[in-house]
Amino acid sequence: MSKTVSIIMGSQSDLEIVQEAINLLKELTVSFEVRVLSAHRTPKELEKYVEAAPKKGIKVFIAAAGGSAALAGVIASHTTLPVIGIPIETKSLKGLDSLLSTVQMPAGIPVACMAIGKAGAKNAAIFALEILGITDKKIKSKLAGYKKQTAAKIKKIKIKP
Ligand code: RP5
Repeated sequence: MSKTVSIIMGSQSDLEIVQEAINLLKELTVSFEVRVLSAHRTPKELEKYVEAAPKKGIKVFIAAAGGSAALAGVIASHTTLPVIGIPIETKSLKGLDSLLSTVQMPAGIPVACMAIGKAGAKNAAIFALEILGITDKKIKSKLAGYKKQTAAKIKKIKIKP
């Protein structure tokens, strides 16, 4: 089965956060592949990988990076596929650096930037599935089920005042 979602992270140190996206894609049994490739440390390898990805069946990229986070933007510069960015929380600036570098893209090269950290990683997976769900009925229905479950968990909560 070809992989439809590509998850790229700038460093192995991003994995703990990215795991949230991986878990969600696994839970909804959607095919994906994961790579560690850096906009700054392995720019040539990143470009080569992004350009080859559509031929393998990749339809959407998720990119996680922290600090001076060029990763999502650089991926977007090499593809017409949608790119979803996860800003990784950093020690020095709590991820504000990653957020601004991911979201403040110049006109013409969009990145769909999620929230900083784990919430952003989970939402990146959901957003990728929402994109794929436009043309894939199975994914659309899996997502609908997931959203129902999320709502059911909230509805079950009873607060004793
Ligand atoms: C970014 O630099 C990575 O995405 C990571 O969030 C950050 C720090 O990387 P390491 O020094 O931990 O490898 O490119």
